[in-house]
Amino acid sequence: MNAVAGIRNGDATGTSQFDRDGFHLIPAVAGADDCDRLIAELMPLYERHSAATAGKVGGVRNLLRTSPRTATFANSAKINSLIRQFADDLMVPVRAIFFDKNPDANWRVPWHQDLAIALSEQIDTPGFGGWSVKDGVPHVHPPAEILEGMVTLRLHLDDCPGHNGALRVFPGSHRAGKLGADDITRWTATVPAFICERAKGDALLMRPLILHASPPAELPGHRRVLHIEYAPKELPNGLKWFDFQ
Ligand SMILES: O=C(O)CCC(=O)C(=O)O
Repeated sequence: MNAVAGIRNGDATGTSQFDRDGFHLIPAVAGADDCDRLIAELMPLYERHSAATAGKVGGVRNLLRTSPRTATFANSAKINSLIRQFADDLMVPVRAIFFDKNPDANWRVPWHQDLAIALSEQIDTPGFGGWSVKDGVPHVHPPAEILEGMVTLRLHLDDCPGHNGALRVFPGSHRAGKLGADDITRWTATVPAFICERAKGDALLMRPLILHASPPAELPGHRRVLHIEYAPKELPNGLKWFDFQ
């Protein structure tokens, strides 16, 4: 993988750097105790999901409904004011997923953009395509403008140095719209990736359209991340977010 650690992510002054690069590193968004309380609630959900799936599971979805601590964190004044600094519109949390890489599920994620959103029901709408159902919830690929208005916060619940399956991103790739396979090949061949090394309690803020990937952990223990997507409340044509109605 074409990746380097330690490039400076701008001067960490916030929105203009976020607009340019499509990601921003924010230290100490949650304390170790807060992370541990989230872990204590999320691990049983993850283990139950793994047992029901009888396979290697990367994560658990729909946590704004099933994990009260996730919903409280996602809606807290602190996190809302943080998100507000990086977004033009009033944003609400619309989807939360818990990811873990561990010795039983030490997965690789190929380069991709996050193109799907979770909605309450399928209403066929121009510009919205590729409907699917994930864990019982309708998902769709909206037009790029909707994804461009969204912000994802990834809270790290474990230390995540580069070798612990840290996320890699291509700075600026979120500004290229939805990318095809050839575009992705071009990015991977020509641009150095940034390795998002994070400590427990740190966050990574990113645009869903940024090209990202992650390798397996080299010495898998845990690499737990709470991924929360924020978006403006309103969608066209009567469409409603699954987790905000
Ligand atoms: O947590 C990761 O390493 C990547 C997860 C991800 O990007 C995804 O599942 O879309």
